[in-house]
Amino acid sequence: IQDSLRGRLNAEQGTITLSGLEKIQDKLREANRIVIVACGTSWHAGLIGEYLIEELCRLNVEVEYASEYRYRNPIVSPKDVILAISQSGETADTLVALENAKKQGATIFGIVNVVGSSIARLADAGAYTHAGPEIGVASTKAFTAQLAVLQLIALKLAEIRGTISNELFQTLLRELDDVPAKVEWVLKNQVENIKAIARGYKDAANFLYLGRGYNFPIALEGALKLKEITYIHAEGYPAAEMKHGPIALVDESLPVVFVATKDVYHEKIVSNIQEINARKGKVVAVVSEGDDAINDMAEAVMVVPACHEIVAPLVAVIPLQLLAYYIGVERGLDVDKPRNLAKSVTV
Ligand code: F1P
Repeated sequence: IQDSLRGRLNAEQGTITLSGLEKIQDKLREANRIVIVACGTSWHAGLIGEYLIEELCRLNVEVEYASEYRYRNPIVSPKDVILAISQSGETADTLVALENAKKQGATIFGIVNVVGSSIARLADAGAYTHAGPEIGVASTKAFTAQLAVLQLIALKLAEIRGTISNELFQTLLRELDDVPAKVEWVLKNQVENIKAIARGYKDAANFLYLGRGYNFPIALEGALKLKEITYIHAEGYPAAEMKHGPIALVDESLPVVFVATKDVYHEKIVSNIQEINARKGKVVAVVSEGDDAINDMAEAVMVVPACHEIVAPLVAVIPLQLLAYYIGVERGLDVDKPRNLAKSVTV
């Protein structure tokens, strides 16, 4: 992580490098805002990017679905820096949205997995995610790699802008260094548990996914993975938004998946779980290791190692990806090639 941030790595090593940021540093200095443009899973990474950059760098960020941005008439100026996020680098909606923005003078920074892809070539600068080829159609490891790049960009920008304390900076560096071991821990210790949970819920007709703060986009991503791989209808919502509508859906047939890792919202998430319990919904929760507060309130828990809340999405998403995967397997589906989905949506 330190080497990535300090530019001590080169792209040939297949690792994340931030030298692209230096290429556009004048534009970044003048930028009024950053606009993140992406589709699907990459859009969810973008939403976390917004939370990160606004919190750590105190810079205005907007997140746009490329599939809307390309057709509406957005305000774009030469002072805009656009972060384009795409696994394939070929998604037509994202590509056209970027071409339009570029014509209006915006600077494009690509966060792309496939080297030499159309979006990578169109961008003025960028950082490759280097997650390796995605074997399945649904994006998984590319998502975690996108989050890693966004974390590094936010840290670098925060350092340049002087908006982060040295203590938090050092804490986040350490936390990022620990992520691979924590992901391995989940893969080693939770797979059998998640398989059993998948067997129990494979016939549900609908799912609701809820989270707060950095875990809200993870709830969206958990729901999208389930839709893509299992064809079960799922919705992701901010947990605090539940009372504004989705709560009407809750009954004894509805599994509600909470992304409830230990963070500043923990008490509030616990009271959201109580609200689901009171309506007899079935609670499944992603919880931090050592946090027993939710065990008695949930039908099932998936445990992840404790993390700083800013880094938590990188780890919290893993059980949700596995849950979708094993429910798909239980339903006898080809999880690598979901119906109606293409690896790159080029139309
Ligand atoms: C965007 C995306 C993926 C999704 C599926 C369809 O792709 O929505 O997130 O899993 O493959 O396309 P990309 O621009 O990140 O390649």
